[in-house]
Order: sequence, then structure tokens, then C-alpha cells
Amino acid sequence: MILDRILSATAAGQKQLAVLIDPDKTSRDHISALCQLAEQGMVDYFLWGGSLISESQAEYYLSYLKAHTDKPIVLFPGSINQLYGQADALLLLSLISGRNPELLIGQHVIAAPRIKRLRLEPIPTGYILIDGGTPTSVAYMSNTAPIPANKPTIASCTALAGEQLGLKIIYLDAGSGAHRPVSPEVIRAVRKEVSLPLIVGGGIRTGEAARAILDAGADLLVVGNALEGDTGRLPAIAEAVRMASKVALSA
Ligand code: 1GP
Repeated sequence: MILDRILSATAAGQKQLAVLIDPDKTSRDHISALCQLAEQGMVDYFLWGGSLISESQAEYYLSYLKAHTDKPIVLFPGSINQLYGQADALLLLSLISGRNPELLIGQHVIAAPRIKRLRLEPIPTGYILIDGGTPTSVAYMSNTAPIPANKPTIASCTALAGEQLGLKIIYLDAGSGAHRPVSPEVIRAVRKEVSLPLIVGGGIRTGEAARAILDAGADLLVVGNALEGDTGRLPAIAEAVRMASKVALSA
């Protein structure tokens, strides 16, 4: 089970890296390049999804990815139209930073039988949007406002409520292509309050940014946008994950 894998890595202090593939912004070459890097040990998971998918190639590309990697593929769906049986698991997102009931329970009710039929492992995830300095597709499409970047207490109380509600993972997201990633201050505040695995994504483009986020307490990084044009930034980010793991494991 993918959740067990994330939990045991987290418990062992092992930092992890997920590469997000947006089906609208990929190609066979892009997927092949990522799979090669994954084979070299730079990627722990592939996330699959986008705020809005307009291309009809999504399933074809997902099958292509499945055929070329043995890394787990986890759906990160922008809507209930993005549920595919080729994946191993699904981040079942509750958008707990927002107040849109459809994204707290409405769409989940509609999706529930399909998730069961497809035998996707649902990973109950408290999904928290943090302002990343620019309007993002996810904030617009979800019709919710992100938590202001300078309000760590709102973020930590939101994450704590998610933990108390029984969610299994917290995902702090500045949104794809954010100008600034979630700040170490916000991550530290959330880390102090909850013991759940902490995923952080949005706007991570360099090894330095990755390292700062991991050192603040993130367990699993998500990188998408920075690798879309070219995958050349992945080795530095993967190295930051490896080094942060080393420090955490020896602590
Ligand atoms: C977005 O957290 C993910 O939801 C990844 O963000 O595409 O900016 O890396 P980027």
C-alpha cells in the first residue's frame, strides 16, 4: 500500500520526492526522460493530474508512463474526471483551507463508487493552499482563497483540524508555478502541530529551495512545473532530498 510506504519512510526520517506530471503539459519524450531519471533513483513517486485537463491524450500518456516505470503512480486529481485505473493510488483531497463544500465532501460522494470500482487506494489528504505570490489555477478552479503566506498559525490550526478529523497526510501547496514556495516558517509551524506526513509543493525550482523546505520539516516534496520544459533541474533537487535524508537519518 502506498500510504504505508509513505508512513514508514517518514517514520524512518527518509525524505522523498514526487514528480508531478500534468497530462496537458507532457509528451512521450518528457515522460521517457523522467522515467530514466527515476530509474537512477531520483524519483520516489509520480503524481498525475492537473487543475484542468483539456487534452484527450491523458489516458494514453498515463498508460505510457505505467509501461515505462516501476515507481508508484499516484493520482492528484483536479476533478473527479481524473480517476484512472492504471494508477496505484489516489490522493483523496479534502481542500481544508477552503470553504467550498463540494471539495470537502460533495465531489467525494460522487466519486466514491468509481474509486471503489477502480480499486484505487484512497489516501485521505488534508489539502491546504498557501498563497504563493501569484494567482494559481488551483485557487481559481476550486473557487477558494489560499491561506495568506504570513499566517502560519492559520495553516497550523488548519492542519491540526485535518489530523483530528482523521486525515492521513497533510499537503501544503503554493500551487503549480507559484512565485514563491511555501515558506519554512509555515512548514515549521505545521510540523510542530501535527505528526502526519507532510507533503509540500508549488514553485520548487532549485536544490536550495528543496533543502530549505525539507529542513523545515517537509517529508515529501512535489515538483512539477520546473521540470516541464526540461528535466535538467531534477538531479540538483534529488540531491537535496538525498542530503536532507542523510541529516534526518543521522539525527
Ligand atoms: C502543484 O504542488 C504541485 O500542485 C507542484 O507545483 O508545478 O510548481 O512544481 P509545481
